[in-house]
Order: sequence, then C-alpha cells, then structure tokens
Amino acid sequence: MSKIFVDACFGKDTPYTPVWMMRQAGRYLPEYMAVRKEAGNFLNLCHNPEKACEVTIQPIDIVGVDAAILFSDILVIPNEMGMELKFVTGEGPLFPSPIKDEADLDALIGGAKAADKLTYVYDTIKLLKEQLPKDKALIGFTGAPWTLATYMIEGEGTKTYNICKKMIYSNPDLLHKILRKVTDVVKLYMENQIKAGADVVQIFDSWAAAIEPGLYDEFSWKYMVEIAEYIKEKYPHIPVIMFPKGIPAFLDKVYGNFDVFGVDWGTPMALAKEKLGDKYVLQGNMEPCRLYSKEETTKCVEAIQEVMGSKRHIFNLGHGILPDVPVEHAKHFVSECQRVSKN
Ligand code: 1CP
Repeated sequence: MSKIFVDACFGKDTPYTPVWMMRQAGRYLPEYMAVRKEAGNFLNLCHNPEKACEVTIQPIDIVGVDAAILFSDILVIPNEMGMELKFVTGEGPLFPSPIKDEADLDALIGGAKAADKLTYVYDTIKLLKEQLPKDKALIGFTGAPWTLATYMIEGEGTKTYNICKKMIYSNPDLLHKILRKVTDVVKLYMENQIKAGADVVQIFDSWAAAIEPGLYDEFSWKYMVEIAEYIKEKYPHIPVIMFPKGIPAFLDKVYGNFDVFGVDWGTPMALAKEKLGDKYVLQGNMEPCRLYSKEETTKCVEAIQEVMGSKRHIFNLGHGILPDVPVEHAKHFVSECQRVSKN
C-alpha cells in the first residue's frame, strides 16, 4: 500500500499535503503521561518496546497525523557509546561525565559495537511495523553529530555552548575526532533502523544555530551530508529529511543528496522555497506557539498553503510542540493542514 507521506517526500502528487508534528508523542497528551507513569521514568519508556510502540501510535489515533515518529531520544546514542545518562525531572538530560579530552573519547565504544547495542530501538520499530496502520509511514531519527556532541561535551542542555565553542576555536581537532566517531555510529544506527522497518529517516540538528554560518559546513553540515549520502547510496527508496534549526544564513550553501529540507519557524517559507524549493521537498514550518490560538493557527496554515500550493511540501511545525498545548488545538492544526491542501 502506498503511503501518502513517503510519496510526498519524493515530490509525488498526493490527495492533500501530509502533516506531522515534531515531538508529537509527548507530554501534551494525557495518554502519554499515563504510559510514562507506568514505565516509571523516561529512559525506561525508551527501553520498553511495547510501551514505546504504544506512545508512538498515540498521535496517529488521537491527533490524526499522517506519519508516526519512533518514540525514543537522540541521547540514547551517546548513552550506548558508554556515557552514563540521567534524565533529571524538570531539568532535562544530564551526562555526569562529559568528554573533556582525547582519553575520554577513546574510552567510548564506536562503530557497529555501539550501534548494535540499541536493540530496544530496533525492537520498537519491528513492533511498530506490525501495529501501525499500513498507510502510515514510520519515521526513524537521529540527532546530527554536532547536536549530539553539544550534550556529550557540555554534559547537559546549554544556553551559551561555551565549552563546545571553546573547542571549535581552540581545539578543533578534538571536536572533529568526536564528530567522526559519532558520525560512524550514526550511519550504522540509521541503517539498522531502516533494516528494522523505518520508512523515512530524519536528522535533527536542533542546535545548528550555535555555530557561526561560515563554520557550519565544517562542524555540522558535512557530517549530516555524509550520513545522508551513506543512506541514499544503499537505500535510495528511503527518504532522508534534514532539519537544521536556525541557519537562514546558510540556505544559499545547502548541498547534498537527501530528499526533504525541514524549515524551522524562523525562516520564511517563501525564502526557503526560493532558495531550495526546486532541489528539495520542503517541510514545515508553523511557529509552534501559534498552537496556543486556533485562529492564529488557521491563519498561519493558510499562509503556508498560499506559498507552497500543495506541491513539494509536507506540513509540520517549525520545531517541537510544547507540553502545555491543548490537545484540541493540535488536532485543529492537523485537520486545517489537511483541509486547506485538499486537491
Ligand atoms: O517525558 C519526559 O518528560 C521526557 C521529555 C522527552 C521526550 C518526550 C525527552 C527528553 N525526549 C522525548 C522524546 C523525543 N526526543 C522524541 C520522540 C518522538 C517525537 O518527536 O514524538 C524525539 C524525536 C526527540 C528528539 C530530541 N531529544 C531532540 C531533537 C528534536 C528537538 O526537539 O529539537 C533533542 C534536542 C533531544 C534532547 C532532549 N531529550 C529530552 C529533552 C527534554 C531534550 C531537550 C533538552 C534541551 O533542551 O537541551
């Protein structure tokens, strides 16, 4: 059975423009909170394929999106490379022993040894292939090497990125060694997700904007492109989505073999279309906080539709949905995207 989401990723005509939301399986859904409570904590939920599968499917059933994104987290990768990981309630992720020097990096597990430890992710995907409606696509994902490295070096989320930035300017060789080791794991991790049944994969570079535009290729984009090209060469039928957040100054320099470019909410869709619309299908890009108002949501969906005109487009938010958005408003966003784009 053909999947409207996969067709749209390849720029084929579809009955309407498909829609999903970044972070669609999460805390704004009471049903998610119930399963998370049963699991005890967030990492237990990621490690439990039955429960991870259940929360992956919730937004399909409850909100009506056209694709499911695997329930997991980008940080399971450094965790399985050997870095202890804690999720501190209310404060987010914490690696108590971040990478300080080459010896710390050398102590981490690399390549297939690390990628093959993520069995709970592959088991979740296999279960999802049995349980997801056949017309819905399953999106696998990873963090970009740079975004993963920010947590591995800083030890936690950061506003200033000062430790990573110090490394960019004073020890770039070590940063490249970290990015190389992570890239090699991520290539195999993506491949394993595809072998388990992922229909599409997305690379999240959530912290792209921390790098000055002139250095973005060197420290992030080229590694993302290497991952995308590895996948496209071996699995040309699997669409690859790149989502670098907050880099409008880099739009002129975007290159590489992938299918969909994820546009963040700070980049006007018309600008992205002008620069990249001929080369890539575009995904995005409503400012997620518009979800607080149904009227503002409708206005924005109509404006994006006006620019994209039901061609070479996938509706999404321009970053993740926030936990205090009413579920009704998320449903409204999804149905409005499907309504305005109907052929
Ligand atoms: O239940 C909870 O309280 C945990 C909150 C939570 C959830 C629901 C975290 C911790 N991760 C997730 C799931 C998650 N993370 C998904 C699930 C699938 C879906 O989208 O529905 C995905 C794709 C991610 C990816 C992720 N994790 C990113 C990239 C996407 C983005 O939003 O930019 C990043 C940066 C993370 C790190 C992370 N994990 C969790 C938190 C709170 C964070 C962000 C911390 C920070 O701001 O630095």
